[in-house]
Amino acid sequence: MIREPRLVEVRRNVLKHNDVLAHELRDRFKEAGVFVVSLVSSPGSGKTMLLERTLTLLSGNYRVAALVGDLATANDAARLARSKVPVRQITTGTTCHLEAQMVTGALDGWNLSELDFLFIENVGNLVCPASYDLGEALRLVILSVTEGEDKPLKYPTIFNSADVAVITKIDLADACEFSWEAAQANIQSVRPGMEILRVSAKRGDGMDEYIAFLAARLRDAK
Ligand SMILES: Nc1nc2c(ncn2[C@@H]2O[C@H](COP(=O)(O)OP(=O)(O)O)[C@@H](O)[C@H]2O)c(=O)[nH]1
Ligand SMILES: [Mg+2]
Repeated sequence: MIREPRLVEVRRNVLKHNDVLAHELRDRFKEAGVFVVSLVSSPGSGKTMLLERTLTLLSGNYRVAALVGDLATANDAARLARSKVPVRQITTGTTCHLEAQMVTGALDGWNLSELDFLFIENVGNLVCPASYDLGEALRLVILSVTEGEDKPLKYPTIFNSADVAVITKIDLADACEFSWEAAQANIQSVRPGMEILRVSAKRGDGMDEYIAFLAARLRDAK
């Protein structure tokens, strides 16, 4: 009998363990009535800026909080805290993605039933976060116009792990000669039927639609 390499075995066990914890988290979120949205993307695609605007805009009508993952700094939590909602940083050290157990740990002491929305910004990475379920109800994959339209083709797994694509920094689309048609075709080729939103968190374009979309998803989940 050929035995599988030990590394494969360990990785499979880690993922299985993560799935168990993610299922527990999902049950806990559902029971508490909190709608959990995660953001995945490459570094610098605009997750934190979009999230800061999102928290500010939603906090007028909803009870909102956020967790943010980063390898080394708490800078993003400091930026998000400007929105005045509860924010916690998860510093992962050398781990290139968030895991369900990190989310569980970061929630310690929070009463989830006092929240409508909980957002989770993952570590910037288009590869590893795809494999780790965090118990979220909605996963947004962010693609900024500055990255090029080919990213869905190069990183199909992260697009497949997400529910909706958000194209960010659309204020820079012309300068980057970004092709909507190519981006749309590439997203649809890896994930047929995937909903695509377009925003500029900086200038505000598309933000009303994006906030309305989140509110509708929350209503649907209730
Ligand atoms: N022009 C423009 N720049 C943006 C926009 N969103 C983010 N940025 C800039 O992109 C850079 C990375 O943004 P950040 O939110 O830190 O990305 P993250 O690494 O994905 O969290 C920063 O310099 C932001 O100011 C946008 O909508 N338009
Ligand atoms: Mg960030």
